[in-house]
Amino acid sequence: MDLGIRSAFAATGATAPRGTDHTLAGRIAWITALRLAFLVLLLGATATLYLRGELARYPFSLRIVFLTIGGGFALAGSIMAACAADGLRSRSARAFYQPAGLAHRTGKWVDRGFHPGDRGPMDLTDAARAWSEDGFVVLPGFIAVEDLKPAVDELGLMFPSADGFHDGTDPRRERFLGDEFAGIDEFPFASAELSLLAVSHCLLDLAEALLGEADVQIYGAEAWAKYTGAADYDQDMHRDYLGHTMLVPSSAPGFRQLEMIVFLVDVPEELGPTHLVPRKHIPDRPAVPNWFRRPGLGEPGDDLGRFTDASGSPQLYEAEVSAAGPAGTVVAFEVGTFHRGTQLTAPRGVRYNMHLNFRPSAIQWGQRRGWAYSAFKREWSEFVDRATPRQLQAFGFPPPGHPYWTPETLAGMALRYPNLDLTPWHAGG
Ligand SMILES: O=C(O)CCC(=O)C(=O)O
Ligand SMILES: [Fe+2]
Repeated sequence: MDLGIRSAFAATGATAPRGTDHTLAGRIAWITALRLAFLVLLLGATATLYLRGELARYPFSLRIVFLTIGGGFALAGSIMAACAADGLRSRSARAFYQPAGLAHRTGKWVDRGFHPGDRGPMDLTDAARAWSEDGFVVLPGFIAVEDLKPAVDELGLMFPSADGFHDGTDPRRERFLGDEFAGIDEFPFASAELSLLAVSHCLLDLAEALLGEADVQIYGAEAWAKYTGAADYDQDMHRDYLGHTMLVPSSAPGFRQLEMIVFLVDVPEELGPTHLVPRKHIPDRPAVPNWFRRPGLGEPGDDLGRFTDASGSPQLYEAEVSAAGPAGTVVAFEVGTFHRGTQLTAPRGVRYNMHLNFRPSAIQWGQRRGWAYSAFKREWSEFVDRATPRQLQAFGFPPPGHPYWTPETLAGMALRYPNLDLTPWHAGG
């Protein structure tokens, strides 16, 4: 299911702004103003049409009427001012979206810190409902273009541009040929901005809201470049769970695992958007087989192993919907949701995206990457130096106030990460 307003990006090629207005304060201010206008209109009509100047004979009553109207305006004005101030606070990111009631359920709230990328209260209830019903939700333009820009500006550190690839002027192009997965870079990225974006506070907010948990961890992060003609990107319908858990997917709240595909550029149909199958449109499928070959590919009797079905599954393909969307679109889906990557057909096209995986921290069987494995790298330290405590917590850092933090460990951390501001951990919870 798509949430938010579809933009005309596909037709114009322009980058769309964020599609949904989440500012509750703004809406309250508007409703108050409209109500006030209606009241004044009503009073005016009564005085003109009904009393026809009769009121002037009663100056005391007239005064009371004026005082009442004045009082009403003063009251409404202060309500609107309060709303505006709240809106400003939201925009300057001092307020945080917190999924209702989670603090009580997990008891694990920690100081979530301040971050310039925070965009204030957001109503993700509809997104959470859609993801529960369908097994996925598409949020067009969820990340604002200005928040994407620093990372997009650094993509050249990792991947050839479309021109560099298609003109053959970038020597790095060879790597992408012949294998659709060859364009994947693992976290930590050569672009620190992209690493920071992977756990931007708005994506963590989304992960918490969809997983229904206050304590979520990122367990996989990849950046992926695909170029038209470089490889065959058209995939068979599948679920990803085999590489994300040792067990099988659970749809029960608390045990779900969340994947996010984040489009870093506009991804119209010709640039191979992900296609997904809404759960409510297909009968439950057993855990095995996992891959369903495209109709017309393979024969029913083909032996491709237990995990692949070659009988052709038109129902799955007929039910698929496209996640095509502007830059900043987030495609959020469960590890048990059927989906597939599609072909890039646009001449000289490129698609850049991130593929991120989140889980409630208690789900130890949900794995993909051990972050410490790459923590010796310069890119890791560059990320850590600039990350907020909340972002680091998403990778498994103990929160401020955790008993791990002692004079001994803090002194060690100061040596290992000399540029990391350890104040929040010194200060405790
Ligand atoms: O890139 C995409 O849109 C989806 C890729 C995918 O589903 C996969 O490689 O498992
Ligand atoms: Fe997949």
